[in-house]
Amino acid sequence: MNEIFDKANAVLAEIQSSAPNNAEELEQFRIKYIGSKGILKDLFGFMGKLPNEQKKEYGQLMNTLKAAAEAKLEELKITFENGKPSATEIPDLTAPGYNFPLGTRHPLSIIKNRIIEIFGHIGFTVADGPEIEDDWHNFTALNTPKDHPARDMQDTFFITPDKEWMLRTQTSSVQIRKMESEKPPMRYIFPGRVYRNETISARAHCTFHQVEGLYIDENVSFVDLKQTMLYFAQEMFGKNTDIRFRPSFFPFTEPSAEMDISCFVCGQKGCPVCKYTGWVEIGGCGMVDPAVLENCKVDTKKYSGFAFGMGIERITMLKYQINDLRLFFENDVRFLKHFN
Ligand code: 2NM
Repeated sequence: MNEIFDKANAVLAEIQSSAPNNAEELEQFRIKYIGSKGILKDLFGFMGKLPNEQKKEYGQLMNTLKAAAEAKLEELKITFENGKPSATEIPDLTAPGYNFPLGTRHPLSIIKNRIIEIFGHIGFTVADGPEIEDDWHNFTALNTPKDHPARDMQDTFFITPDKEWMLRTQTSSVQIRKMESEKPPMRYIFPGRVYRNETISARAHCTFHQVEGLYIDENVSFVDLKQTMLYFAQEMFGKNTDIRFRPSFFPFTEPSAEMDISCFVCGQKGCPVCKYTGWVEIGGCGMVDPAVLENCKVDTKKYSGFAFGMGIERITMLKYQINDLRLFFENDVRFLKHFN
């Protein structure tokens, strides 16, 4: 039965290499391959004659053929409709430009921009840094020395065998760079891509996006942190949103807290989004550990600060009620078109 596969593969190559020059040739192409008496119809007909164990493979091959023919048809149809000259035609220099469909903003970008806008209103500006980091900026300066167990939770992709260079696991490394190079007071947010050594699933990916924030000045206290987070939550999720802090641990903050918002989907009546608890987690935060400030030569007698971090994917999923992280990375335009 291999001849049938050979034949189908040959037709696939033919489809891929064929280059209709104008609308008329394109119509011939359509009739020849996907018309009601076309070659693909014939080839599909062989399906019934194949032994069961070959049917799946053949079906997949045929779907590839069909998709290839349809894609070519679609693409060239647009080209010819827009008046692209064929190789032999003299171009009409007065013709309007080619149309091409405008893309839409990716939902992660929409939410990232919204976060930047919200924090912008209270004086935070955006700072950026490298995605390849050294041990000092990604771990050690953040109070996570080489033997610290918190490193296990942030396994990443190392660039060099001595593990001195790696893909950053958090944008906090940029905070270190800022504190090293500038004097307080400072008020920044740090949106960016980060990396973890994770198996891809509906809830985890080896790359995702974070926004972290840092505020350092004289007399900064937990009150400022709480009020900033409340302001953010209400701007992002609605004026009736409430927040809650749960004690937690991060190596770089002390005290540390996990931050929840009241469930805006059910108004805390209980629903699948909040798993019937009335609260959903949106990030972590805390007062920057003086050891971190000292690592960056910030005068801890004069200055204190808070920091926070949240996942952009997580917030986007909550906001738009998207239940599978993978949709963000597949670039399916049918998904992306929902977010105008
Ligand atoms: C988080 C949670 C809590 C954080 C701390 C710092 C720094 F550099 F100031 F020490 N940057 N980011 C931080 C604190 C990040 O993300 C979940």
